[in-house]
Amino acid sequence: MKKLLMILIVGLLLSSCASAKKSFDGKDRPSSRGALQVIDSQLCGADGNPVILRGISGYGVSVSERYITDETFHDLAQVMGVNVFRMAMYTYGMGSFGYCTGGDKEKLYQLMMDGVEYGEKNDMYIILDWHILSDGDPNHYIEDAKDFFDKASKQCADKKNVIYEICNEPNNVEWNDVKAYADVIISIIRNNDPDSVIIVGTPDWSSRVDIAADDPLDYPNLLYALHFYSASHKQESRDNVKRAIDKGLPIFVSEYGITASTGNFPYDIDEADLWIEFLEENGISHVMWNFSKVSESSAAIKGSVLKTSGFEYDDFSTSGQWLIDMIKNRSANEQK
Ligand code: IDC
Repeated sequence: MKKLLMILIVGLLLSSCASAKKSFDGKDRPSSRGALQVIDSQLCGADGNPVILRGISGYGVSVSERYITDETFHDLAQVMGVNVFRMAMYTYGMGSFGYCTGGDKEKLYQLMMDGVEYGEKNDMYIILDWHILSDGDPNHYIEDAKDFFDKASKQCADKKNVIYEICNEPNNVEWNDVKAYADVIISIIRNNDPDSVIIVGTPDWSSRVDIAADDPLDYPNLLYALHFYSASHKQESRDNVKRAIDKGLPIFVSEYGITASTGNFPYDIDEADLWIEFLEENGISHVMWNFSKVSESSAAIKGSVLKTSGFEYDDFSTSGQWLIDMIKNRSANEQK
């Protein structure tokens, strides 16, 4: 009788773990999932259950200050339905001063911290994105990166909703040089915030996760960035990603678009749907580019919309409405 009871208990435990592995319940927010972690290449909550984050990236804090408000973040969470927001901070000037090229470091840093606070208030995870792009090699401004991430990881060490993205899109740089940069910055962050989740960019504008999979870094709670734009990256790109997944690489799509990689026309919504299906099947989180009203098809807000809060569905562009619909459908399916 005792043996039978033991078999029954073990069976129940195994079945609950198995169902937990597959079950996303549409509640993947800091209030229900807490501090994130990476278990067996899968992003999970504090409870060890898998988490999928579905969100949007800011356009660049130096030119988006008007959207870094409690009211705007309320709409991000409640009107768009996102559970993660990416605070992109350009290191090199992008039509305005970058953090490392003449920008007001104190002001930009404070905007990033405001984003963490408003994210916490509105139950969203926040990615602090060190948005290298035309600077190519993250070592270019490594001294600024060391200062920024040391300060930020000290200030955010007790936060449950912060993810550190240490180099948006390494390009024209060897993977070994990116790894050397990552070793320095990861050590600084983990010295202040030991269990933090960190995203490291991969070669060729974060498109080559296969290169990282062949020669990964060796740290816990690490994710590798994959970026794609559906009108530019198709099945061949997904096949490449699958090879990295099969090698056990933990991946996070910290930027994608339903447009060309220019951030502009054409759309490819059919391909975007195929990408989302692929990511969701593999438990990979995804963050769309971008929350702005710039005159590019990747911008989520219609160019004619001047408001910064009180958004409604019709205020959003084709990209913005596609994102809202996708998140709504995916979250609803999880709660069935
Ligand atoms: C683009 C913006 C564009 C801006 C440019 C600056 O959409 O308005 O002029 O950056 O270089 C990326 C980058 C992201 C790009 C985006 C679209 O991470 O900064 O935004 N993109 O080009 N990688 C692939 C595409």
